[in-house]
Amino acid sequence: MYKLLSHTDLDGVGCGILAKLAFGKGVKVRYNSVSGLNREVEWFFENEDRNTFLFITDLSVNEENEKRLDAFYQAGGKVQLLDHHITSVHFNDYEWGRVVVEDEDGKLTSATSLFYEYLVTNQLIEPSVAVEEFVELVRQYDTWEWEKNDNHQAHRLNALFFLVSIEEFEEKMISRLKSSTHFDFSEFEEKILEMEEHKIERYISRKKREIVQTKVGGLYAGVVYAESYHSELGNELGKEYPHLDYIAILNMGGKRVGFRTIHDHIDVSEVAGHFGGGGHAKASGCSLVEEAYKEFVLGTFHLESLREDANRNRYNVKRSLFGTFYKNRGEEIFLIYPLNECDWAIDHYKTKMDQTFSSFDEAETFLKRNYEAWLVRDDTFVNYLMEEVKSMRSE
Ligand SMILES: [Mn+2]
Repeated sequence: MYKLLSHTDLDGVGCGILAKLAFGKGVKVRYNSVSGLNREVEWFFENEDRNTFLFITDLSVNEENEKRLDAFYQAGGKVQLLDHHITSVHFNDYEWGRVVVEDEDGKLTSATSLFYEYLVTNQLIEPSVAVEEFVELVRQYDTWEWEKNDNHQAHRLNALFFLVSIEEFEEKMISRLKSSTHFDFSEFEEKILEMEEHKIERYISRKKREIVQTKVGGLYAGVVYAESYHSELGNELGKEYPHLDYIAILNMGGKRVGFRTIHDHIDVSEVAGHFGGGGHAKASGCSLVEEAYKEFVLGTFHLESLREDANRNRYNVKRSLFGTFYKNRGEEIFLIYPLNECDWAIDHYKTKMDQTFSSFDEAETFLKRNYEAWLVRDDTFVNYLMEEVKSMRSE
């Protein structure tokens, strides 16, 4: 008998689907949140037959259970932990642990891809093209590589995962993977997924107008409340506001905070670690513990949201050699312009600020971090120029 304890997201459930394909009725699968896993492991030791082979995928256990699992293994018990989170690499010290973040070819891994490799290597599953395609979609979604590769199938697979219950998703995928030569969506699914994509777009554009900016532990964070679509939100908000180091997504009902960043110089698993959480460099999370509540909720509730940059301008555009015009909530006006071949400067009203910058982006980041200014629309820009001309005439 086998037992698989895995995560509740697409990558975690991908492991469950593979386990059921491999072992059929011979495996019991339970999906857990990060915090729920430890209770589940304790339950295993109290109630499960000692001959049951235990798999733990996409998650890792606390120190206490780490010791229990090792004692179980040393006494002849069968256990295998497979994970790809950087915060779990110390499980590689055990014979029963295998944590790989990046494979030999430099490709990011996922729990589903590691578990598939394990099952194939140990001849526990029949390799198939459809299953391989499914595993690769899950991997690309989980590592966010789909975006770089423009692989919308991967994104759609995750959207489908959230549209139905876990049980229904498992059932659909298992029967499809058993019977088809390639992994595909049905026509009906395609239609629903298209509608879902539009719904997500509208949700994200609303959140772009709700985000507030704060500084926590020396880093600039964008804070937003959202119950769903965390990965999409983190990515879209990160791109809309690149001057922010990371995005903190508050799920008040679940009492959790998710952290996302699009920047390579930021490691949000460290940010989450500060509040007792963990995860990846680009995506992490923690419980809404008191300190996190104070920083992200109490500290920001009174703040007004950021304003998006105007995005349909023809004249007031970024990196313009004539200068780019910004405003903030206090109606202060700013102009970013090239000072000479290599430096950029900012005028605050009409006075040049002391700092100079080696690029437009650096100047804009400074402006947005310190003044929460936004690129104004062409008509505001033109009005300003007209007023300038008028005042020059009357002088
Ligand atoms: Mn994963």
